[in-house]
Amino acid sequence: MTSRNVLGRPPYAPLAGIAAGVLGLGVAELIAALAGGASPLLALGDRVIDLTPRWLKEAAVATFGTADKPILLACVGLVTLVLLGVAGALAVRRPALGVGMLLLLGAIDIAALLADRADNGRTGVIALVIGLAVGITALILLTRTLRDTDGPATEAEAPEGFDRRRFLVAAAAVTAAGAAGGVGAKVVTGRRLPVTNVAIPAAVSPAAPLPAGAELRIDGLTPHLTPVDDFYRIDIALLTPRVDVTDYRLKIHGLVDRPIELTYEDLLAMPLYERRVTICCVSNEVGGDLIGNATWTGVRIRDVLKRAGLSPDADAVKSTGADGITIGTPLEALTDGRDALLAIAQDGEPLTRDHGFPVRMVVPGLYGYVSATKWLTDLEVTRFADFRAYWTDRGWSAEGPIKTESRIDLPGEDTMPGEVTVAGVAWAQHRGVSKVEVRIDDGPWQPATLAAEDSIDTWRQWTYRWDATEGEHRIQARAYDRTGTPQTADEAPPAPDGATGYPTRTVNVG
Ligand SMILES: Nc1nc2c(c(=O)[nH]1)N[C@H]1C(S)=C(S)[C@@H](COP(=O)(O)O)O[C@H]1N2
Ligand SMILES: [Mo]
Repeated sequence: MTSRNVLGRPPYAPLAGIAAGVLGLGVAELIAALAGGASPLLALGDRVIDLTPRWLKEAAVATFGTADKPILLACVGLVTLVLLGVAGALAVRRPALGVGMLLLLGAIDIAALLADRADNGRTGVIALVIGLAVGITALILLTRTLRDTDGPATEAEAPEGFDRRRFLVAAAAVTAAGAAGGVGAKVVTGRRLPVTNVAIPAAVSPAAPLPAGAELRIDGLTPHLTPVDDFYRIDIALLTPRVDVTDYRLKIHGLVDRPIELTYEDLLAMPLYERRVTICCVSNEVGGDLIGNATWTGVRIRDVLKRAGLSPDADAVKSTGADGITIGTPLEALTDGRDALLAIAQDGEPLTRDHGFPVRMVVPGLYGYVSATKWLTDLEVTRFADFRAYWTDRGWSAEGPIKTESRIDLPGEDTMPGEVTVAGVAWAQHRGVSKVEVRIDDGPWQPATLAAEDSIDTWRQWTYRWDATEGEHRIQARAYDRTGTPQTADEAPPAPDGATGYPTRTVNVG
């Protein structure tokens, strides 16, 4: 060996340790995500936050502001990488030492996972053990090529016959596989899995069975019920709040006889109502898809307010989410008998984090920005004159009843001449849809066929048979609510209180 070789050689052994560790962690993260367990890496980060002394936390927040958590995670990641590098260096000398190092790191993470009560740590532990086995195997295989058959090498010297290219390709592939697992885990958890395995008790008032004919089952038509995975998501949260059910508290205060605090358990112990409600974003453009229909299970908001006792002066409830948003809702909509819920489940499963775990509001008839508070932590009974909610402060109306609207889903932009199915959905939550009409090329309005009505709080599918002739045609639709009022033709943008106008589809027939 020349000295240039010794000094100039990349540190293969640490590289092998890092590659093996990244693979193991990636595998563990992916399995944990798929099985609904806690993330081994985040559990470690949380544990470090827990153990950080207060003065250091405050100094970190003062120095880094809201970036304190990403920076902490980066530090945890960096330390882990260094230790993995050490594991690689040890493994080249004696495999047992490297393996021992990985086992030690694994044991620390297992302790962190078991301390993570809210986040299903046990499943995380199983995922970590599998990841650990994969990581150890990779470490042994990768460092084997670095070891002399005649005796141990150092991390700076590779044995004769060592194929540098092959080793680097293998290490890169292993690292990439681990990274892919990590990214996959992020995608999976970001979208679906509940934070914890809470069991939702049976509702005292289950949803009525879906009426026959409420679901038309037409290919390409929006299904009556929106699967959680396809449910639109709108919020101001950059990092989806992670709310721990074990110390969850909902405060109800303000203009009440007695302020109260409810735990998650308290809510589960109250009578649960299960209802299908279509919620909609005020930002939804005409023809847009920021709307979805789900089965929500939860406690009636009026039952909770009754426990606190309402003052006659109040006309609003200001709710707060764990992301810091404030939302103002007319008290009347929460007490007039409609099924305004503190929802804990969507489609029978605990809310997903994206959709507000553990508790969110769902109020039939109101746009989400004035009613659908996710990660709900606080209900203040108050008066509209006395506060401004987050979006009201940014120019949106203080009150936001959902406007009667319709959407055309079918046909697409191109279709064949002859009989064509025109179909879509229409909504006028809490008033109900009584009629939908369709017109072609500004011709007379023709009645569409409505699906059976599920309830006045849900949208309604509709369909229309069109005898299409060749050429370009314009299809429009309009819905009527149960008061007999048609949706307005006036075109308005979403701000400040919801878009209006007829949905229009231009179709090439030929
Ligand atoms: N905490 C919190 N709740 C929130 C929001 C938010 O930004 N933060 N956005 C609201 C808006 S504008 C809408 S349209 C609905 C969307 O609910 P979803 O993401 O479950 O579809 O949530 C509402 N609740
Ligand atoms: Mo919204």
